[in-house]
Formats: sequence, structure tokens, C-alpha cells
Amino acid sequence: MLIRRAKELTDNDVTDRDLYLGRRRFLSVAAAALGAAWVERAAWPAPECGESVSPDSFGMADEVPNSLEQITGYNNYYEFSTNKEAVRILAQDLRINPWTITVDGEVENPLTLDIDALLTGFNTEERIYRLRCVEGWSMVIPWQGFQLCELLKRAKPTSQAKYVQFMSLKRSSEMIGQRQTSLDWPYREGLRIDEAVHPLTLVATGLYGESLPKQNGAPLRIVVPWKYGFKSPKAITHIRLMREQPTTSWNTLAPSEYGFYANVNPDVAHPRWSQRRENRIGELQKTPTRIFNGYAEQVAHLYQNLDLRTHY
Ligand SMILES: Nc1nc2c(c(=O)[nH]1)N[C@H]1C(S)=C(S)[C@@H](COP(=O)(O)O)O[C@H]1N2
Ligand SMILES: [Mo]
Repeated sequence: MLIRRAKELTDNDVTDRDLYLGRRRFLSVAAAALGAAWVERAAWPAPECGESVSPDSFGMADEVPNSLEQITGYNNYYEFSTNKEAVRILAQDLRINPWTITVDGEVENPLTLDIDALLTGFNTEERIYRLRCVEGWSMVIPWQGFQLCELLKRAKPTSQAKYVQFMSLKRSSEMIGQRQTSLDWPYREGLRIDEAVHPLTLVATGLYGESLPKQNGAPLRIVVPWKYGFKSPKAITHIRLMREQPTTSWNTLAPSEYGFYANVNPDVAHPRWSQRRENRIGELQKTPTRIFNGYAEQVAHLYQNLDLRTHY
């Protein structure tokens, strides 16, 4: 296992970590190994932006993915329907080619890429992530994708860029759920910039080795595995770097139920139900929900100065 505390490092660990990080980088990190900050970082050797992650890192190899049938047959996608079983059929009406994505706002280099550039121009890898819906169900999904930081880097965020807003497609001719006012369209989400450039934050372009199914957000969606599923917007067309915290669809609809942070947290109940346990799709017994959806080693340091009860 790669996840160990600095004070427990042995020669074997050093070899593992050395291989993982590359010798030069390991030496420079080791040289800076002083105090609590190091223990924090040593918990998980975060890769550089665009550097791939070893498959046994953050428990990826331990999780058994849900079946393709489960992942593509039970979906939240309000643009099509609030009925999770109907989405797989209704979403097939969406035309996903041509498709462009624009990155603008607080950037030096605003850009618009078409889907082919996105599918070929980045460091795509497999990431097996848990997905925990705020409603209390969860799955394990083997995504293909690349780190969002890679895309943001190309746009060169300015020093004023503190937040990132995502906008999904608005096209009610094909997205028939948009004829309903269940949410204000387009679907909008957002992250703090340090969350957005975290190496776990993915632009997903496929799953199970195939291009992304339409019901899962084709041609591309964001995946933020330590947050409730609604923070992982599908079918995005626009990313805007911002100075202020962006408004988001679910938070606008019901601020007391869906916070901006929405970190998975068994200790903070939803106003209408407990978040202590979850129903892993396909399993009979409920399973305990984990803080940050099991990714605390990787992300807890982002929230050191935040009260997770008020910033839910
Ligand atoms: N554009 C858009 N993105 C969305 C949603 C949605 O309704 N519209 N639902 C969210 C919710 S609530 C969840 S749980 C996940 C579900 O992702 P999946 O269907 O791929 O499992 O997508 C999220 N992304
Ligand atoms: Mo969800």
C-alpha cells in the first residue's frame, strides 16, 4: 500500500514512493520533510497535474465496480427525467456531435475546444471511483478521464480566479426534462479553485473502456469523488473561472438541503434524512458512509480551516 504516514516510512516504502514519484521529485519532497505539513502530504503522494496515478492508490484496486447495466440503468439526470430508470432511454435523443467546451472568465487564455481535441489532447487514464448520491445510494464506477487541472492550465487562470463554475447543456428540444422547471436551466455547479485543480477531480470522457454513455453525461462530465453526486455535472459546455463563489442549481433550489461544498459527511444529516449509511446499488445490506466518501487522506487538508457543519 502506498498510503502510510511519514513517520512509519521504511526502506521498502522509500522504494515504492521513489518509483511512484520519480527519484528527483522524491528527493526534493523528502528534503522538505519537516513538521505536520509533511505528515499531511505524506499520507498521499499527490501526483503533479497530468501525471497518472497508480491503480492501487486511494483504494481503487480494492473496490469492485458496479456492473455496466447498473451504472447505465439507474441515473440522475433531470434534463431528461426525474425517473432514474427512464433516463437511459430518454437520453439517447441527445446529439453529442458537434460539441464544444469553452473555458473563460478569469483566465489569460480563454479557449474553446471541440470534442475531438478533448478526447485526444489529454492524458486519459482509468480511475475507479465511488459515487455517493446525496439521496443515500452509491456505486463504484470505472471512469476514463483526465485531470481537470490539465484543461484549466491551458486557459491560464489569473491570480483572481478563486472559483470555477460549470454549465451543462441547455437544449430543451432534446432534453425534454428541461421543459419542466424542476431546476433552473442550464444545470450549474461550482468548486473552489483548489478543489477544481485537485488531482482527484476528473473530466470523465468514458467508462468501462468505452466512450461515455449518454445517460452518464456524454460527451464529457466532471467527476468530484469526495462530494455528493450532484457536484459532478454532466454534459458540460462551459467552464468559467470566477472571483466570487458561483451560484449553483441545487443550492439555489434548496440552500438548506444542498450546500455549496456538499462534501460527503456521515456526521451532517440532510434535513430530511440521515447520511450515516448508504445503499450500494446491488447490495442487500446498507454500508456505513465514509467522511469525504473515503478520500479523506487525499482531500481533508483542503478543509482544515472550515467548519464542515456550517459549510455543508
Ligand atoms: N447535468 C446534470 N448533471 C448531473 C445531474 C443532473 O441532473 N444533471 N445529476 C447529478 C446527480 S444528483 C448524481 S447522483 C449524478 C449521477 O451520475 P450517474 O447517473 O452517472 O451515476 O449526476 C449528477 N450530475
Ligand atoms: Mo445525486
